[in-house]
Amino acid sequence: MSSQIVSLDSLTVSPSPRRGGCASSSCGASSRPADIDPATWERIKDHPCYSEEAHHYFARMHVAVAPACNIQCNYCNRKYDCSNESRPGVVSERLTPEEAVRKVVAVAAAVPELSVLGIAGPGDALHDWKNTRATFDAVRKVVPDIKFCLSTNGLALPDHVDEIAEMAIDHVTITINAVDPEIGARIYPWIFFDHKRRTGIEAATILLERQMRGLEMLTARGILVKINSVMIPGINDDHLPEVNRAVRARGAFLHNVMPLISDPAHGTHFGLTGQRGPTPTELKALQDRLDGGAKLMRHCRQCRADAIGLLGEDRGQEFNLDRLPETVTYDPAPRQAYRAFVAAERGDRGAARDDALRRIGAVADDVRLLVAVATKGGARVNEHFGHAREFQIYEAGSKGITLVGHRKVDAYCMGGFGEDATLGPTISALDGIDTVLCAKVGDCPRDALQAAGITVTDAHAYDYIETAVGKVYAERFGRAAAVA
Ligand code: CLF
Ligand code: SF4
Repeated sequence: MSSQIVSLDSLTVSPSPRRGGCASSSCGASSRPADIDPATWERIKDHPCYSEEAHHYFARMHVAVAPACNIQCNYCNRKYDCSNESRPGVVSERLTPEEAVRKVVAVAAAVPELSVLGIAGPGDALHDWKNTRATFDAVRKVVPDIKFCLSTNGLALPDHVDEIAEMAIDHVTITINAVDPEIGARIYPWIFFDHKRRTGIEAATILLERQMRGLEMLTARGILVKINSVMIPGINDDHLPEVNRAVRARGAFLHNVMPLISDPAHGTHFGLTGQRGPTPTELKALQDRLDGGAKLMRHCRQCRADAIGLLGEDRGQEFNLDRLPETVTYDPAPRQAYRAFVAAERGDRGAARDDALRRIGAVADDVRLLVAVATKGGARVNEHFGHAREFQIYEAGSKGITLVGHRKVDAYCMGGFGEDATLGPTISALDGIDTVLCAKVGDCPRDALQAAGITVTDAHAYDYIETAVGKVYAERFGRAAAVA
């Protein structure tokens, strides 16, 4: 594997990259969000899921060492990955703890952006605690500078909190879809608890009680807890504000509301019985309703239990066991160099963001604009329209410039040619978007989007995202003098 540093220059592919931007210590601008205290920021600033800002720079990897599960969710088919932290439909490579360590070292050598090792199934990380613990213990000895993160349905959580704290696992996700057992019983047909299979309201009552107890125990020990909730229209969508209040009251750090993925082809109960998932507009409306409660995560990509890379990309196939060298040696230098590079880049971007917010502030009225951005990392507009497999969605308005979600699409450009058949679905996926920002776009897709009322432009190629969004907003609504 190459141990070459993946610099932000290579991410931006800028014709005139801004090299040597002012270091964060010297420019006065901070990348720390105003609502996060400095001590907490130190704990999350390299975690791509716990910090939206970090997800532009840092990567996570999952190792699929925990195949078994102690509950059944109606959105899960055991043939596939855990839907709580993964996209169903693709089977993971199952690993032993020894194989997992080999893989982590190989990825750490090749992906300097790597900062977090997560165990998210494909079953439940705590039900398979022996494997989970053995993996973390072994990785710690070889790669000491990686954060540990785990995800669980919460049933076994109260039994493991003390060990989790002793092992300095600082980030734990619990999937909580309901706090009312009547609603829970419509989501969980059974659990296996205390040597017995339990069903209906009894099962949901036990599960929900243990999830809440586990959450309280974790936050009492200062561990950062994220709550994932699957939004299931007609079942728990109206109930999720209550979940948000309950987890906030118990000290949850983040609440991540994810859309149900329901496809009959996945063979899940919900998929086979016609339960639909929410539209992007319904999801955003619910998230907007939750604003002001527990802090929301809006950049989740529902990644696989063996995902590797920046959120939104999955390099897992590059690191299948049969492609790894027999012996791999850990070298921390490229990852340390990358972190230093990011620190400088963040200072530069913080100044650019402050400037963009001033542009937005120059607009008197509270008008909102939804902008879709093609990016491949580094917080810049740096992906061609035709290569984009997702667009990050930013909302600009009186609250500033905020990432509010993403929309997945099929790449338009295949092997150098535009694939017109993908344009219709892409335009549908961009419903409600005013402007698309990208590094390059051809006339054909530009005209097709224009006909659908969506402006697409490469005029802000390689700018920081906030800079570009701020300019578009000011051009649309502000005074001409506000636009540099
Ligand atoms: Fe993995 Fe989960 Fe840790 Fe992140 S994922 S265990 S907190 S390192 Fe992240 Fe993936 Fe969303 Fe999960 S984007 S599915 S929130
Ligand atoms: Fe499936 Fe995960 Fe639910 Fe277990 S917790 S049933 S693996 S979605």
